[in-house]
Amino acid sequence: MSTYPNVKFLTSAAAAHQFGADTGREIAFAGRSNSGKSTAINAITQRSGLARVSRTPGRTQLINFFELVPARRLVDLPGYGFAKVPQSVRAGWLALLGRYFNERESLVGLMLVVDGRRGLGAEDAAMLEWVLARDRCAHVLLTKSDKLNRRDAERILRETRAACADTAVTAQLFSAHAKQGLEEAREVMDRWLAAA
Ligand SMILES: Nc1nc2c(ncn2[C@@H]2O[C@H](COP(=O)(O)OP(=O)(O)OP(=O)(O)O)[C@@H](O)[C@H]2O)c(=O)[nH]1
Ligand SMILES: [Mg+2]
Repeated sequence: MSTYPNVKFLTSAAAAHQFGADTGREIAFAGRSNSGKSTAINAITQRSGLARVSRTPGRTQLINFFELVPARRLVDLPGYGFAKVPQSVRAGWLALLGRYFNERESLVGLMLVVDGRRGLGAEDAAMLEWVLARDRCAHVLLTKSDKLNRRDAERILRETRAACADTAVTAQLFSAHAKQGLEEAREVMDRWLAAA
């Protein structure tokens, strides 16, 4: 049985006026292009095909909103760091992301999706700072852990936690393919989404 049996796609936004009602609570998934954001959303909600998974990096160019239950949402943000995207397109995404993070009152937490083989990059660190400066929670999903041996997985987790040691940011290993860390991620999200 699905943890969120009534999860559904709400809307795609290419501009801030399309974000939809800013009420209740929502959690955003951000990270580099191809880090596994959409796959993580599908795994966590147990709904394959809910968020579209890319064959080519940079596929998710819109902000996609999903409803878990009324007034509780997940948001799939466009990935950053993909070199082949034209500068004009990149500037557009940045502006859209900026509007989202600056204006969205219902945003309670950020799931920062990081390829476990790469670890935290400069843009990831900037994203964390941005969110922490706005008093939101953040949790790092180190994805594709099925591609790492145990020693490397433990090392990257240790390094990530060390990099976040002065903050309230937490981190975990995650693999959609191996179904690792799904429950841990849901517990974090359920805590953030619980009524104030
Ligand atoms: N081995 C492995 N591959 C994964 C995992 N999660 C995602 N992938 C693969 O990584 C690629 C990118 O996944 P997406 O979920 O589309 O990544 P994204 O971050 O949403 O990418 P953009 O929307 O382009 O920013 C796909 O080929 C996935 O199959 C995982 O846990 N293990
Ligand atoms: Mg995506």
